[in-house]
Amino acid sequence: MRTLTFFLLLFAAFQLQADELTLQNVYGREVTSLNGQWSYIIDPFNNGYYDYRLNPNPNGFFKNAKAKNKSDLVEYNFDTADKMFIPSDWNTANEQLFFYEGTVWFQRYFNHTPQPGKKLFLYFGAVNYDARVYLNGELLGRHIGGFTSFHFDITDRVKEGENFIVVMVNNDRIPEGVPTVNADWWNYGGITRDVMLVEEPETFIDDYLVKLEKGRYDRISGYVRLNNPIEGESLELLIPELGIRERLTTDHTGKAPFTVKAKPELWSPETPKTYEVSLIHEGKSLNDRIAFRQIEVKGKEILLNGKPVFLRGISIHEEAPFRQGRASRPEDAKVLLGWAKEMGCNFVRLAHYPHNEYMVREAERMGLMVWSEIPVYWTIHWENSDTYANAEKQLNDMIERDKNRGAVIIWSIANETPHSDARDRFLISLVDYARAKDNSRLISMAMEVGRTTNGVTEINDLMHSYVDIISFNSYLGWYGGKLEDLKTRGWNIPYDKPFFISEFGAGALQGKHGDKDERWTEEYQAELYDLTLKMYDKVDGFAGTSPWILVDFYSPRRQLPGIQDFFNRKGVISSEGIKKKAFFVLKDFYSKKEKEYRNR
Ligand code: GCB
Repeated sequence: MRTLTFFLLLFAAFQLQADELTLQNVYGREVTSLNGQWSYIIDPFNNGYYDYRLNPNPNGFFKNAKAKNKSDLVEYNFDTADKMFIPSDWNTANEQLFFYEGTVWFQRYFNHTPQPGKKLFLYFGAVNYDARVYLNGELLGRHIGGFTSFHFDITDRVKEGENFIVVMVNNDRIPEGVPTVNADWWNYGGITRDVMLVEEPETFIDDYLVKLEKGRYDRISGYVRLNNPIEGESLELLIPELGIRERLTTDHTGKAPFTVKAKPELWSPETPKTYEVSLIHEGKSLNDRIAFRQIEVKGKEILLNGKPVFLRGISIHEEAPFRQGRASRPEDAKVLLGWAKEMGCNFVRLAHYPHNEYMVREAERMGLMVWSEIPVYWTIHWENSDTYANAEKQLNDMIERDKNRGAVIIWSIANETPHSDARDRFLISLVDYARAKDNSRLISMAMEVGRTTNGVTEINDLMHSYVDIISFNSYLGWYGGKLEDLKTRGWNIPYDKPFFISEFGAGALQGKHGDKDERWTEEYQAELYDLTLKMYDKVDGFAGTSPWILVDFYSPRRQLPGIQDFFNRKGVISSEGIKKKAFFVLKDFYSKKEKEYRNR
């Protein structure tokens, strides 16, 4: 019997995935926030999930049990457990958990009065890494991947009055994971983004796409889709500022494709124009703001709205300014992106995983083009089909969430991956997948540099023919070579495509000064920036860069006492928000580039 229960539970755990249905523009819907204080139990031995024979325990912590009388034995209690503010990461929310990787259980109550004819969804912006979600003691499903949103339809399971949610979160690093065991950022665990209840009518608009038709400036096209495959439903598309009011009718899949004539003002970093768009079904309106633009590559140039553009970028981790930990709030996005703007950026590389939705929407509002990436990073298990499926799902979910954000111009499928046939196959499949889903953006990945012969470094990666932009990371003058080499190094990039330096950089402790050749000083970092920018500026096809990185960030790999103290110090801004000299070197370079491109 016990074995049977075990297999049934195992089966349930692997079968019940989060809903596949899209909830496009979740913040534009009727939502109730479930952010706030949640109870939590730290469970290093997964004691709340397995019994003492390591079989899944049908009376695990998800039951939220209480002792019924004074002789009853229950060895946990969420009601008297400590509380943590959600969203957050446990590593910085509780200083005892700074280095903790493992399982933590979260629980909270909510009241609900079911409305006839309404559906209710439980939505999570992200949970790192493996989440099992329970409602009133029953498993809703499981989600794997720390940076993508997911939700469950709980209409038939929610009760009148008090309900409770339990989430078992595990952030153990696993070799077959995406990312895998080895990375250069903090493995922040927890419910790291907003949690919400989303209420919708029985039939509602779950998904849509509104964009400028590829290659044209006079046609807007896309689709509006209902959650139910009902034919003949009437929908409306409104873009008041363009005088658009279109009646649409769904086909048998519940989808209504459309094409309308319009010449919208184009979105660009200089004029980040967006239009109010309303999609209406049975009098209920779903509103969004849409940016219209074209992005393409021609020879060695990137063209935004048909004009050459230089990507004046910076790489950013999703780490909170001033307080460290995972960034999750709209204010975090404003500060981080505000710094990028101040430096003269028109572009940000959101590394190394999809960032929260506030970041992308705020970037669009401020006029910053976006590179968005999945955590296919370093030594992924290329031969493992589950790993591939996981990566593809994350790519899918990243594209799905942000496909209406015109500011996103590049989907990146990987970072610094070692050459092998299996790796090539894996990455080519990801490129194919992204292209089939979305033809209105560019695809890239951060490659590594090849061999150096007689002072010339070559880029030699089979993936060159699959991506639109040749992007690579190079730490010449920091991990290899000397600062002096930056004055003479030549580059052989034998492809008729633009090239982009997705990373370069040097560690500097803010406030540490010395000679230009003294490691960890602001002077060394500034000199490296100056020489690197001059070096690439001489190479044909240089189309932009996103140096590493905007702000110092926590990483377990960075151990040097008194200098690093678990911070990767390559930020041009310190963790306290103080700008280092390199910030201004980059700012000057970007101001020069901005002038150079203004009238091209
Ligand atoms: C890289 C990685 C980035 C690291 C950085 C570094 O190449 O892409 O994730 O943090 O180097 O500082 O070494």
